[in-house]
Amino acid sequence: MTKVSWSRLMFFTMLIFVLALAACSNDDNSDEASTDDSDARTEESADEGENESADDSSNESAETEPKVTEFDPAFPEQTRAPEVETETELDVEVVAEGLGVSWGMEEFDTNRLLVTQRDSAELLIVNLEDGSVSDPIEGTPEVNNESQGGLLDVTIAPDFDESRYVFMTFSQDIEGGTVTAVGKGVLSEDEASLEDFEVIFQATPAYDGDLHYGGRIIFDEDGNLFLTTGERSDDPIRERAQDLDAYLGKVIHITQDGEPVESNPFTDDEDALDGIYSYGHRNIQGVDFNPETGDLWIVEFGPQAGDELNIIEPGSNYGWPIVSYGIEYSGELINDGIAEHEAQGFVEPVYYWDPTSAPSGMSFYDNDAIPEWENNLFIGGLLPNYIVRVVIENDIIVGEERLLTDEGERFRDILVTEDGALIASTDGGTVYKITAAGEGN
Ligand SMILES: [Ca+2]
Repeated sequence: MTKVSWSRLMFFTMLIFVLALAACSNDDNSDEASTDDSDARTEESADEGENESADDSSNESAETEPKVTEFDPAFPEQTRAPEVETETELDVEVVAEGLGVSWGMEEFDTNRLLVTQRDSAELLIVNLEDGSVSDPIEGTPEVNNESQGGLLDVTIAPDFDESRYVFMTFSQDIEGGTVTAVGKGVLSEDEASLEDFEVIFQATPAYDGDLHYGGRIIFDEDGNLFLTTGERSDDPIRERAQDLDAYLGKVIHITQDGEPVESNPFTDDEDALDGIYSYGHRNIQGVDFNPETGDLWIVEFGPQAGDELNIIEPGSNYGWPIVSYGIEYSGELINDGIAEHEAQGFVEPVYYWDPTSAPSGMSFYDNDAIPEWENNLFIGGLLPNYIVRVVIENDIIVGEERLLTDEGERFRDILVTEDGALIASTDGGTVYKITAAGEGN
C-alpha cells in the first residue's frame, strides 16, 4: 500500500470514529490527526501498525507535522511520543469570553479564579459557576505592556485565608529598560482592591526590549516562591542565560519578601546571584510540581523547534543558548548545531517538540475526577492552538494528545480546580472549563 492511500484509509477510519464520537457528544475533543491533508508527512509511521486493530494507535506520534531539524533525540522517548486518546467523554464549556489576553489564573476560592489581563494590567475575578466577571480589582501595578510584556502571572500565599496576600509577576519599567518583577498586595475583604502593593523582586539586569519575560510563579511546600524568567530573546543579551551574575534565563527561588532562599545552590559562590536555582533557560512560561515525584517541572519556549520540558535540579545548567534541539528562526544552526545536552555537560530535556508546541502555562492534573488523567500534564499551546496532554511514567513521556484543536485559540494558561475541572484561558479572552460529561454542573 502506498503512503498516500494508507493516509486516506486512515483518514476515513478516523472520520468514522470521530463521527461516532460526535453522535454521543458534541465536544471539541476530536482528533486532529485526520486534518492533515497536506501529505507532507516525512515520518515512517505509515509502515507501522497496519496489522493492529483500529483502536490501537500506539505507534503513531501525536505530532503529524514534519520535523524542521535534523537532530536525533538523545533517547527514543525524548520527542514525538505515541498519540493517546482520552476515553472519558468530556464536556467543554465556555465560562467567560470577550476578555483580553488572560495570562495567569489562580483558584483563590472554590470555583472562583483570579485572572490577569496582560495588556490592560487588570486583575479580574471569574466565577466558574455562574460565568460572572468582576470589575477590575484596584491597586494592580503599573506595567510595561509592549509586545510580550504586561501583567503576567498570579498566585496566592499559602496562608491566603489569613494573610490575603496575592502575588503577581509583571514587566516593569526601570532605569535601563524593563525587568520581570514580582510584587504582592493584600486583597481587601470586599475583593475590590489590592492594598499596599509592593515590588519584592526584580530579575535584573534591565534590558531595553519587550520579549521573553518568562514570568511564572509557584509556591513550594515551605512557602517560598519559584519564579521563572526569560533571557530577553535578542542576541547577544540571551547569552546572559549562562551567566550566574544575571537573573535572565533562570529559575529563581525566593522568599515571600523577595530574598534568596538560604538553601539555594549558589549562596556560597561570591560571583553568583544567590536567588538563582537553575540556569541556561530560554523563556519559561509554564511551571508546576509533579504530584507523583514532588519534582519541579517547567516548559520553555525553544527557538524554531526545540521547545523543552525540563525537570529542575538545583544548580544545573539547561544549556541555552549553547545547545538546543531547535534552530534559529532564520533556519541557521544555533552555535555549531549541537543538540545533545548531556554530552556537553548540560541537563537533557525530558522531552522536546519538533516542530513546536508553543508551550505556555501548564498544570499537572492532581485530581481523580477524571481518573485516566491523574498525574498527566496539561500544557497550553499558543501556535499550534491546542492543549497538550502528556502522559508520564517514571519521568518518561509515554503518550501525547492534543485537545481543543478546533477552537482556533492561543491557550495561555492551564489550571486544575479543586473539583478536578481543567480550566484553560486564552489570548482571545476565553475561559474554558473541561469536565467529565455530566459532571460539569
Ligand atoms: Ca535546554
